[in-house]
Amino acid sequence: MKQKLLQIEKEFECEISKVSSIEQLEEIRVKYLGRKEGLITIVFKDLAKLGADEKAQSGKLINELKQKITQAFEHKAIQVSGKTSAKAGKAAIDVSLPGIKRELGHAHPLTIVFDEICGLFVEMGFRVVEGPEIETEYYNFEALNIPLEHPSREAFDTFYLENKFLLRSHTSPVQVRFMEESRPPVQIVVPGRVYRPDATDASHSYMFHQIEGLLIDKGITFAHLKGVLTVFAKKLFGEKTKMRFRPHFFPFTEPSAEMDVSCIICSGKGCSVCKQSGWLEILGSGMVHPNVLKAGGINSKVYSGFAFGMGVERIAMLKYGIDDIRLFFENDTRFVRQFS
Ligand code: 2NL
Repeated sequence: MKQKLLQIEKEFECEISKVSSIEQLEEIRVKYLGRKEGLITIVFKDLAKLGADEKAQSGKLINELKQKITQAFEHKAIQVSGKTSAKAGKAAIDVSLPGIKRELGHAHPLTIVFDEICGLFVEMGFRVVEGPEIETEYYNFEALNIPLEHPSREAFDTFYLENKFLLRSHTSPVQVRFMEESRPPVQIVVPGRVYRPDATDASHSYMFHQIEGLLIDKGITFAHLKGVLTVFAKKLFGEKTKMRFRPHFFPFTEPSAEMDVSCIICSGKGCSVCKQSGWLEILGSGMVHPNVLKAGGINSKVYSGFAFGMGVERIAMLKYGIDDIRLFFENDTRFVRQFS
């Protein structure tokens, strides 16, 4: 065994002295230190055939030789690769190869639209306020002048939790809470998730996002509502955008109106997106109902205000030409990636 080891050592010294490339070095590493068929591995296996005394002695010699070979190998690796680290010999770095591409994360299309809309209102002096998604019947309905017999109070229109708690069906409760806690003037926008038990299809989701706004001060009129919402729509959809207000009914505002913008696809000529009408409905609005001001602790004889609400998915779908609301929530990166 001793003889054999001396022979291996000699051969190794001879071979390693001739090495001049990483490839040759790797060949030698496999020949001597290879895990399966390396010469060191083989002699270790041969140990099993020896008697106890010789086994101990030879084992020690093999370990010494292995150490020698490993050191010589690492030393040579540094020389050959011209690097200062022994690791360099095992996996030389080819600096001409392209780097590893790391995918960068980015905002979800809804987040982009949220930020843009809130940003426009912030420029006009509004503050962004958020609040709870779990609400009471009082804040979601009563305080907003939605009476008990109103259809949206029925269970199928709202997700009820235990003890009459519910998932808010609009972000208006946050505005009521804000009115309670502060004094006019009030000028806020409230973005957030809302829930309605609608059957899911291309334009309905049981969870969607809303931005509502509220402005209250002395002497606020419908002209202020039109002015603020016109500036908003022109900034969001372009200066050439036209607006129209259609009378509508909401329990929490009186009078109420829906706002349409000239179709952003066909500029009002008529197309499939605006169903040939030339107009797209983008939000609901109105003068805050005196009962709602009262619920917020505000004297409706002194103060007046306007409010509005819009669905963020709807606006994002119009803006980006998305035809199915479900795409927002499926977490398919092939979809999300398109809006970076
Ligand atoms: C829509 C319509 C609207 C409001 C929301 C509101 C909130 C308070 C008082 C009065 Cl605290 N009104 N919010 C007013 C009019 C319309 O939303 O179609 N949303 C998607």
